[in-house]
Formats: sequence, C-alpha cells, structure tokens
Amino acid sequence: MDRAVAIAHRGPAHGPNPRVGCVLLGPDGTVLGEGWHRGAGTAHAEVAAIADARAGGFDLTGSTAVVTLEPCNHTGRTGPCVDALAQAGVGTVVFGVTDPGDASSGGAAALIRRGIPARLEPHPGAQVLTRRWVASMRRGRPYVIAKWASTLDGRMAAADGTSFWITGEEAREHAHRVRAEVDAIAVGTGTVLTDDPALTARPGGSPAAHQPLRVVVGTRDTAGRRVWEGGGALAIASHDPAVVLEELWAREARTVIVEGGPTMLTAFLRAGLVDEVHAYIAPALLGAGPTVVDDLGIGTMRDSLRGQAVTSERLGADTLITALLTEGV
Ligand code: AOF
Ligand code: ZN
Repeated sequence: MDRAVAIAHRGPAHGPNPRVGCVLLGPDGTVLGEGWHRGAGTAHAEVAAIADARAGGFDLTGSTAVVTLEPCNHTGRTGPCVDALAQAGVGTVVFGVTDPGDASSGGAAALIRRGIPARLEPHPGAQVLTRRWVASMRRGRPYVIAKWASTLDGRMAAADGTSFWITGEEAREHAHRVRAEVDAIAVGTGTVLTDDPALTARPGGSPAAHQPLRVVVGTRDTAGRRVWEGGGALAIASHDPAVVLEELWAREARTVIVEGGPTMLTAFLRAGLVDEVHAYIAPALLGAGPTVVDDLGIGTMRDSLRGQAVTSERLGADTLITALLTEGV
C-alpha cells in the first residue's frame, strides 16, 4: 500500500477525481503491474495497472490488487473498475480508503458478490492522499481553505491600506505551490479593487501547468483589473458563501482557496464553511489597520473556533500555521 500511495502522488491533486494508485501482486508477492490515475477522463488506477501487467506479459489470474481507494462500481467518464478487475481474473482486492461517492461506492460489496474477497485496510498515507477530496464528497460542496497573511498582531494591511510584502519570498512561494494544487481561488471585489491580484499560480516565478479558476465574489464593478486578464475568470454576484460554493461545485471544483479580504473570510467562517486555515504570520507589528477576520459573533472564549491537527512551519522569517476547523476532515 505504501508503494500504491507513492505512485498515486504522481497524479494531480486538483480536479474532480482523487489521486489513486494500484499495485498488482502475484501469488508469491512479486509486482506484476502498477498504475495511477492521471485525472478525470483518463483510466482509473486499476485499469492502468492491468494494462501495465498485460504489457509485461503477466497473467493476473489469482493476483492481488492493492488500491489506495475502494474500486469504483459505476460508469462515469470511464467504466467500473470492479468489472475490469473481475475480467482480468484478480483474486483478492485490498484498499486503503472507502469510496464516499453516491454512484461510485459499493465496489467492495460488488466484488464480494462475485466471489472476489475485498477488504478495507485503513492506511494513513491513503487517507492523507484523499482527505480533502473525501471531505468534499461527504459535504457535497468544495473543501475550503481560508488563506491569509498577517502581522503578529493579526493585521493584513497598514492604516494607509498598503499590504504588499507583509510576508517574505518563502511564504509567497509556498502560497503559490498551494494554489497550483486547488481548483479555484476566490477573493472579494474589495480585494480586487485594493490589491489588484493576478490570482495565478506561479511557483518558482513561472506559471504552473495547472491554473486554478479565478473567482471574484461580490457585486462591485471590477472591470479592467488584472484578475480578468487572459479571460477565464468567474464573477459570482452574491455575498452568500453557500451560493459561491454551489456555483463552484457545479463546475466540479473540489478544493477552493478563499483568500480574502476580511469581509469574505468572515462570511465563510461565520457560515461554518471553512475546513482548513493557512495563516502566514510575519514577525511585524502594525498596531493599526484592518485585521484578517472581523466579528464572528463569538462573545466568550468557550465559543471560540478551535483548530485541530495544527502544524507550523518556518518559511524564512515568517511562520505558516495550518489548522483544520471542521469535523471529520
Ligand atoms: C477508482 N480508481 O483511479 C479513481 C476512482 O468519472 P470517472 O469515471 O473518472 O469516475 C470518477 C469517480 O470514480 C470518482 O468520483 C471516484 O469516486 C472514483 N475514482 N475510482 O476505482 C481510480 N480515480
Ligand atoms: Zn474506477
């Protein structure tokens, strides 16, 4: 399963489908074939592994398929992996995470009905690989990462509105790498008007192969701003976070970064629609200027929003703190 997880990582983190890896083992434990999923519309990991084994001239009768995700039981963009495994003569299936999809789930039961033992062996690596995707499928909405950069005293801009270069090069580079892994980046019209961000993913200074959908939320006129350059950006004329996520879900977005400003971040937090926080903290103090989040309607410490599975990472002079906010993510 470790090997299946490792090859699954070669697939894209963005897009409507999860990253999946599959290793086919002979009765004596030798590897007969390997495959991973390269994104929606392409072969599933199992089908790719079967093709790999066939190319090597191997007979798969009685083999064991080790898959990071429960084999699918539906015809989506491609056919059911349950059928492909059965037709190939695979004898046993082991998987690391259960498929939460409405249509695609039930693969293990379908295999067992055909006399092919299939069992879940929960695997931490497989869970990490699919964590955001599984959460989005369970919720029926995109997984939301709220991202901001602030000073030590929680301010995202100075009193005169200047906000560029709060954090340093390493922190900005990290944020660009995260952008390249998601389906969409959403900001409010206020941020577009004050900061005029391009909202593109530029790790290492050059544009990533995958560019997330750029989304402008709100009703104010932002014509002529950089976000509209090159076309393809999306305007959502609503202030309701649920409406924004519905619109993005309809476009098959599974992961979204909400980048601000304070009005937008506050609306998402108030609605309970932030799954994960990425706070880049600079060792600077301003003492005045807007804070990253406004009134959340929380009056007492007991009701504070508390992060779980918190991590911290030094990025140059800055620190990235990540925390999960919703249950079961
Ligand atoms: C698998 N193996 O490698 C993947 C699976 O539209 P499709 O045909 O690509 O199906 C997408 C769904 O299939 C996806 O939502 C998820 O439930 C499952 N993904 N399943 O057995 C794979 N990528
Ligand atoms: Zn499949």
